[in-house]
Amino acid sequence: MRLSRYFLPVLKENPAEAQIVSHRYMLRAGMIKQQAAGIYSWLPLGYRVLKRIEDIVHQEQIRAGHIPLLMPTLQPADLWRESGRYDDYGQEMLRITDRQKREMLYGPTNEEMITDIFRAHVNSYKDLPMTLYHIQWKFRDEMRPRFGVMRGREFLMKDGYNFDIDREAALHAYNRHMVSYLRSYERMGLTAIPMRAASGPIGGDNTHEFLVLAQTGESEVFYDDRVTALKLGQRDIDYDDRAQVAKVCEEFTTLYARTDETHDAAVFDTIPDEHRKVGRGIEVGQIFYFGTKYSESMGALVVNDKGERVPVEMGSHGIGVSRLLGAIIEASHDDKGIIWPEGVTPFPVGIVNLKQGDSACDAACAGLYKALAAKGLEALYDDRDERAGAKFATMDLIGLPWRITAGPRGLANGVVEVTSRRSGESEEMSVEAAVDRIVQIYAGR
Ligand code: 5CA
Repeated sequence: MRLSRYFLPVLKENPAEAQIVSHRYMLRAGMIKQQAAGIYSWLPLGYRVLKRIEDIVHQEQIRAGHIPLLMPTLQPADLWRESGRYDDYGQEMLRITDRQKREMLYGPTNEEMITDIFRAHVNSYKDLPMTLYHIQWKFRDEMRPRFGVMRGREFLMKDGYNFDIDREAALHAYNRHMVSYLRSYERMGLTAIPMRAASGPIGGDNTHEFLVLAQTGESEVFYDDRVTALKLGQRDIDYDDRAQVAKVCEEFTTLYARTDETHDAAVFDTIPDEHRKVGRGIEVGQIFYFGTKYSESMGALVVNDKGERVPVEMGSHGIGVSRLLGAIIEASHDDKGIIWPEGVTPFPVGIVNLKQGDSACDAACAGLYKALAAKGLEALYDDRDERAGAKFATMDLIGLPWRITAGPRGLANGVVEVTSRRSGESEEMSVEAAVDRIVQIYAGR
């Protein structure tokens, strides 16, 4: 993409309404525009990151054996009357009446609808296990929408629902979700710690939230800091292997890590002083096992291997897709702007032409752009007639992890400069070597 042809409405001034750094940078970098309290348009740069995050979530869900589908944003109120949640949900639910005077709602989550789909088509244990998920917009009329996409009213969520014949199989599904979530967050450059939590309006007795540590987080968290060093890495996971998956979950949930809802001071005090930490965190996902709560009330029954009709065992599992943009920025920025991890960056690399109109500079940049594209990497090429300082400031603000700078002086010696946004370090090399370097960084992603 050539910047001169792109739509990147960068703001020079700090927007007054933004209280936290991620919100400030998302507005300044022209990623989002507020349309009403807690409701945003996703401008091209923000939309690209949102899509990258969605892609990672899809890939890791499919790897875990889960099946994508798509349910609507609007739902009939009657479905929610069956589960008893229509009245329970209160003012957070946006209720709508259509022209036939039918009561509808903008879905805050989809347990009822997925149970309705399941009961219409599945009757036998032979069709299980089954996990269905979608990535769809949700609406919750939050009392205090704030911090930009972090606590929106309209927000994008991945929500998945497992259907299993018994408790053991459902707990395996719970564990599968935990591991696939850990892998997803790591690919986004995040450390998200599973913490024992409370279930709230979703219900159930077994639930973990995934928290990214950040001063600006809304949840108070209590943890043994050795938990922050755990990494899933590249290890090979067989999602059908119950013992292996359970062992990974045990590894990540044995050290103390809880939100204030489940905090137990007596247990916390047994952690050695130097590891005992209190902090704040951003909740980027939550998994729930709730058994037969919805299948019983909504009549989602399956025949088991003894020929009995039993309510199916379920759980639901969510990732805050749009919130993740805020969480990633909170975790990865400096005073010049965002620093995108390679896994989610809107463009893999930026090209800065220091002297637009100079034939050597223009040719080198065009060559770089083309060579990268031939390797499947779409660079953002700043080809505007602007001062070098302004070009660097824009690149730093929008946070592409790598920058290639081409100027007349370097080119006279046959070199361009490759700069890491994170370390600030630059290295001079030939155009070909610069392309190879970037290709190598993104190989396998
Ligand atoms: N049905 C379950 C799991 S599918 C559910 O709704 N879980 S949830 O309420 O915990 O939401 C899942 C994730 O969505 C949360 O962990 C959070 O990351 C994100 N989320 C929830 N509310 C908001 C909001 N108002 N704005 C942005 N993201 C939100």
